[in-house]
Amino acid sequence: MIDLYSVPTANGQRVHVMLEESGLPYTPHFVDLVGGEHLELEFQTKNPFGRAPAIVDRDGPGGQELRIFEGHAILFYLAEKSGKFYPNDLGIRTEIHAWISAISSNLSPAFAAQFWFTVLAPERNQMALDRFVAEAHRGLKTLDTHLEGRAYFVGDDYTIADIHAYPVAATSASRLDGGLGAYPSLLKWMAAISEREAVQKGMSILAE
Ligand SMILES: N[C@@H](CCC(=O)N[C@@H](CS)C(=O)NCC(=O)O)C(=O)O
Repeated sequence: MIDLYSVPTANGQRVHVMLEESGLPYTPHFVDLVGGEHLELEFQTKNPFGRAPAIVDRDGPGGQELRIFEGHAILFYLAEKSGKFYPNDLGIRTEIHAWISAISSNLSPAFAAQFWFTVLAPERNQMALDRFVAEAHRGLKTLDTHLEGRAYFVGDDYTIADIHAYPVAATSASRLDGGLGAYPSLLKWMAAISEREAVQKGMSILAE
């Protein structure tokens, strides 16, 4: 059994979707970020950086408990554990790694900063906001160009690269003026992925 500690944001949603897609049994737990639960020592035994999501697999390798943090690391683990959405082909795996790394290191920080400067910052800083919105659009444009004429991010099948990218398009980008309006290929890909039952279920886990 896997315990999932998460929140209904893009960072959490990709793990919810992966757990639904994989069919692995799990129990979701909401992390109260407003109440500071992530800063407590108990939570930091699951993620030393004090961030959601994290999982605890009570039946990890060798039957031992395994604790994992960082959404993309969790996706790789669940893909290996379930044998799903991560084809055993070095070229495909390398491309999956590249897209997941690029989204984690380019788009996710831009959207995190956009959210902070829009919603949480004590005062408005237009220059900072413009910078991170521009970075978010730069990343979305890259995804859109890549997806032109493609059904999936890598190869001919649905993989963890699609699962990783989906909440960025469905949740994070919805905060931008115009949403995904300027990105037709990304929009088309997102619409197709959104029809998957596991995606719908995963995206609704923990949501109000
Ligand atoms: N790189 C991490 C980012 C996780 C993250 O920033 N999670 C947010 C919630 S969406 C969080 O826990 N924020 C609390 C904080 O930063 O103190 C991942 O992809 O898992």
